[in-house]
Amino acid sequence: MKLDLPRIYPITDTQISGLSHLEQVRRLVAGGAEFIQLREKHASPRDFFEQANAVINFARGRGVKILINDRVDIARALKADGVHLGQDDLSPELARQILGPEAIIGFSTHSIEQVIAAVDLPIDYVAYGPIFQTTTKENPDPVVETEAIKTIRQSIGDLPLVAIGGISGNKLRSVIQAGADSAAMIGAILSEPDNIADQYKHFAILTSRTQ
Ligand code: TZP
Ligand code: MG
Repeated sequence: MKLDLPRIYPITDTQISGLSHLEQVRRLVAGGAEFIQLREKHASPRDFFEQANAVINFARGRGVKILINDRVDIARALKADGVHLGQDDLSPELARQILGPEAIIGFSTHSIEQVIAAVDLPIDYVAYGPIFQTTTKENPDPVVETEAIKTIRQSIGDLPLVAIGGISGNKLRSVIQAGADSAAMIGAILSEPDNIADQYKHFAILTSRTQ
């Protein structure tokens, strides 16, 4: 079944927020978030597992979906809602074999060729970027064009499309208008930790389908 992505797709980052994954998720959920990715590039797998476990215990029963970045093993062990994979992670095919038909699998792409190739993979959404300059990701791929979103939208049928990378409040609408179903955001939501709930809410209202 086609995944219905919310307009704003928050991703956690303990360095930018200075907060544990659980505390970030609590604040995001307080702002109304219901689909969140846990992204951890520094902690040990054991530590990340423990943090993700706490998050999933919190999210379960609140109707909040949690995706795990990179780690198919952790997603499977915790029965997370899904994983988000990059080009060098376990393949989407293997992740699908491991996690089963119900898991949500997202896949990062950085060129139109990669997006087109992704259409035939067993994934639920494709992420494309970085659209704009970002300081959040170490060694980011080159910035792609907002314009390219339009081309991609036309060439991937109804595969849900997430734009990522340097998306701020004033660039948000252009990304959605260009054809992205959802905007993944880290810095714009998390860099003022006291305002996480409000920032999420603000961006969600800005892009709500009734606006
Ligand atoms: N993948 C491409 S750009 C990026 C990732 C994980 C970082 C996005 O973070 P921000 O702060 O919204 O630019
Ligand atoms: Mg990855």
